[in-house]
Amino acid sequence: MQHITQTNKKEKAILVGVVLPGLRRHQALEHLDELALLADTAGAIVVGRELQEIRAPHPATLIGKGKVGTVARLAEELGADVVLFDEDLTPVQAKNLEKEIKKRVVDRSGLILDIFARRARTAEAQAQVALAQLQYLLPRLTRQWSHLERQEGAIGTRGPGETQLETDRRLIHKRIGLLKDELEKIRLQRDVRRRRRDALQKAALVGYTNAGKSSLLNALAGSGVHVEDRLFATLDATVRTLALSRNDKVLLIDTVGFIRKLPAHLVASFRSTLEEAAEADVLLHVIDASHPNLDDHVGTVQQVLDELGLADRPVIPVFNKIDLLEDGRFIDTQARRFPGAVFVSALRGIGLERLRRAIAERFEADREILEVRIPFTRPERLAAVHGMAEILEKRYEEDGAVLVLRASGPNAERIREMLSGEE
Ligand SMILES: Nc1nc2c(ncn2[C@@H]2O[C@H](COP(=O)(O)OP(=O)(O)OP(=O)(O)O)[C@@H](O)[C@H]2O)c(=O)[nH]1
Ligand SMILES: [Mg+2]
Repeated sequence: MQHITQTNKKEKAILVGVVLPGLRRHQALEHLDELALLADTAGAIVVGRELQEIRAPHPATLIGKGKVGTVARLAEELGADVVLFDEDLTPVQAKNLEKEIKKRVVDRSGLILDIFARRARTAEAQAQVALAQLQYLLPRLTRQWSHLERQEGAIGTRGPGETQLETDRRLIHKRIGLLKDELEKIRLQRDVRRRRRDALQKAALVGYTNAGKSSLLNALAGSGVHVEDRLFATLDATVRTLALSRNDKVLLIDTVGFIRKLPAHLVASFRSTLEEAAEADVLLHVIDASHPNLDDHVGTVQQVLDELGLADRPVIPVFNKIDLLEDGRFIDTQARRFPGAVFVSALRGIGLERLRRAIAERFEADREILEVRIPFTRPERLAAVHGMAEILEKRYEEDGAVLVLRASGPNAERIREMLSGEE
């Protein structure tokens, strides 16, 4: 796959953004700031920025003809290696722009995919990214893409009259199929693991990239998850046990961050990672309180949650990085807008106790206490109950054990079902 930075030498990048009707200029500038962060994360140095107000995207080049010339000159002058567009380009636009500007042109999805590709560590994340990249590549496949590996499709396998392009396409389809099989296998393994820890209720940290989700996981669960002031530090769902009180534990799940205009292919292929979040009883929506574009971020996260079918899951808004706040009224204002919000600093350890309590209260609400009797002749049921509930009390009677349990609603239901079977 093509990388933005192909050598150790940092590549110089020019950023290009557009202001479409309905977008304010300051918002567009902040979007360019975000693109600069993405470029930095991809290992490039930003040497120039261009913004153009347009009424509608130009079908051939997105930006106007004059602006294309300006960008080309700027790229030449500054010795840029690559031009990064903050929008997605159609295959035709990308091709035209590359021809006019005479530099590599990468669009927003291409850039995000590139970052995911370099950051993927586990086999699953790597397969997910590769899948998304191939799907992104497919419609962009033209004769130029002749650098693709094609040993497999070389001599003998090519049908009469079949062009290189068709061979490449066929090869990509085949790889997509293989990756999907591989991901399905990983998913099944994960399902097994997940079922084993089903006793505990789950809370998932979700939110915009760089909001501090992993930092919060570390602060709350005392774990050493990778944290970085870069975008997309986390690509895998990490699960930790979180002690809410002495005998009350839940699982806390860290997830991949969201971003404005997250490529659809990525959302689709990361769906299985996000399934961990989908199983959560509560979502902790982590918001960077110090970010000027906070409202945009919240909107984006809500939109992605919606796409994932999680819009009606209970959410606790968690404003993080309050140590950076300068405006004394911020907390009051946001508390009014987001009832039930908790304000914390993962870095300084502020508000963590309150957050623990908020999570505990949330879970308390949908837990049940039940008393069950398990005959000595059915020890396997005792083991099963151990896996599904917290045991508050245990006493032995003549024919078996009597347990007082606390379990989530669904688990209480499962336990009752299991025990109502004939003895
Ligand atoms: N000042 C301040 N910085 C914080 C706080 N919490 C996290 N950070 C910093 O914010 C940056 C991002 O933190 P992460 O925990 O990696 O954020 P994330 O949400 O997991 O990011 P992705 O995994 O990339 O989506 C790091 O540089 C952290 O040190 C905080 O409470 N205050
Ligand atoms: Mg993270």
